[in-house]
Amino acid sequence: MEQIVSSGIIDSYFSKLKENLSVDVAIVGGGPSGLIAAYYLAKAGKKVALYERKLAPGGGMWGGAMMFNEIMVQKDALHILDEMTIDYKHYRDDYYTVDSVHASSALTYFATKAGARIFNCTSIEDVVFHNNKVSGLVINWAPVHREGMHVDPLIVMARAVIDGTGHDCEIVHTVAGKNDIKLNTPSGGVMGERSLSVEEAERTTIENTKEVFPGLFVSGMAANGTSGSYRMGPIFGGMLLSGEKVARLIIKRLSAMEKVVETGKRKVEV
Ligand code: 48F
Repeated sequence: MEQIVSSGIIDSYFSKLKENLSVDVAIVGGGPSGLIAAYYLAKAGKKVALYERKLAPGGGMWGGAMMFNEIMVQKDALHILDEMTIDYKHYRDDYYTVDSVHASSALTYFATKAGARIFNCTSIEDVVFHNNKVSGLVINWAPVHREGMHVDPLIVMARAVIDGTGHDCEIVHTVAGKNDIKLNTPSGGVMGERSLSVEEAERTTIENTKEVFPGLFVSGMAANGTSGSYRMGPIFGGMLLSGEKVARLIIKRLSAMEKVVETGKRKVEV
């Protein structure tokens, strides 16, 4: 019995890890924007792996505001909550409140149910950089980083990578800092987050959700941090819509790449 328990877990985990050494989309960060992107991409039939360094995905959503476990969502994003059967209450005008524990667990459930694989306790420390394109991730156990241990990582190849790491936009910082490149931002570099301005931040989160370098997309607060826009606090419509948008952009990009390969018009790396 003891042996069955251990070998079952080891066999099942390692087959999951091996099956995901090459994916369509690798997502860094299990915050709301990353989880929503994972859901829509997996639902569209893409092979998706999401890496989260903490034990539980959900990012900054669990704690609501100052640990009051409620978040605010605008009317524009209700279709996403409806699709995931997430409950909400009308507060006033176009604003709705949602229990943040209910929402965080629902996003995780629906992303995995749609087929996305979530690897928790896993930190991304670098990317694979091939032919001037981000082509994968360099992964390691989160405790290895926390303990400061000198342990070499493993590698996962991906046709597209999403930086959904939130306020720190860690992946964009790493790519820009190491490779002497220009990003698709107004300055060509990582511009950094500005102070809080709710309305503007919510709008620009969606505008700034884009491919910032070949193969590298940004979502959620990482999108605003990369392009120098504002933070917004505990309102989450922009995060949900950003996740939906980045999934749409990547689906379009991957199908364009597939068409080019099919027609053989141009040689591209896929
Ligand atoms: O910050 P986070 O929740 O990302 P988001 O989708 O949402 C932002 C909101 O929560 C909130 C806000 C509200 O409107 O402003 O802040 O932009 O989640 C980011 C996740 O990425 C993980 C981190 O632990 C968190 O759960 N993460 C960050 N860097 C890495 C990482 C890394 N290098 N490797 C793996 N996970």
